Amino acid sequence: MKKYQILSLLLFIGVSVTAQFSQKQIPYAYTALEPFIDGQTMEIHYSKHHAAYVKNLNAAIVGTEAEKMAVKEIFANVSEFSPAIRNNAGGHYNHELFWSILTPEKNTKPSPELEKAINEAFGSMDVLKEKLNAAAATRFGSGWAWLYVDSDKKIAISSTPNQDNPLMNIAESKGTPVLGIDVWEHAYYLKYQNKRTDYLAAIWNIINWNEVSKNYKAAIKGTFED
Ligand code: MN3
Repeated sequence: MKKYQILSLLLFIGVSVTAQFSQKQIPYAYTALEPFIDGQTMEIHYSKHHAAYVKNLNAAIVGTEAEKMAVKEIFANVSEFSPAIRNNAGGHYNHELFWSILTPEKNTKPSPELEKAINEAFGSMDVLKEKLNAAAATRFGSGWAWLYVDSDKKIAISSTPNQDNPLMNIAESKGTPVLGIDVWEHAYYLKYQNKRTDYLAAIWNIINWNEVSKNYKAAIKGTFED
C-alpha cells in the first residue's frame, strides 16, 4: 500500500511537472552576439527577465483552464484569462522566439520563398528593415515589433504593447509571428541607453534568416511549432 502511494505521488509529480512551462537553452553563448548585444544584457535578459516570466506563468495558471493548454491555445483565448497569464505567457513565448531568431552566424539569408514574399510585400529587404525599425522605434514604452504571416498568408509588420503578440485574440493585427524584436529597455539599455534606434540598426547583423525562413514556411503551411 505504501509503495503504491509513493508511486502515485511520483506519477502525480511527474504529470504536474510536464504541465509546466520551461525555458529552452539558448543555442549560443551569452557573449556570442557581441558587439551587437553584450553578454551581460543577454545573461540578465535570459536568466532573470525570461526566467521570471516562466516562473510567474507557471504560478498564474494553477487552478485555471490555462493549466491544460498549450501556449498558443492560451493566446487564442487570452481575453478570458487574467493579466498575469496574458503578460507572462506572452513574455515566455516572445522570448523563446527572440532567442531562436538571433545568431552569431554571419550572412544568413532568407529562403527564396521568403525573399519573394518580402519583395512582393515591401519591394526590398531594405524597405522591410526600415518599416520594421519604424514600427519598433515608434512603439511607445515597452513592446515588440513583428514580422508575421496574416490570415491571407501575406507577410506583414505590426507592433504590440507589453508582452502581447499577433497570436493573441486581443491583438489588433492577428497572425503568426516569424520574427519578433524586443524593444523593452531591458533588451538594450546597458549598451545603448536611451538610443533605441542604434540597437535597432545593430540587430540586423545578428538576425538568423535560416530560422526566420523556417518559421515563414511553417506559418504558410499553418504548422508553426512552439
Ligand atoms: Mn525582453
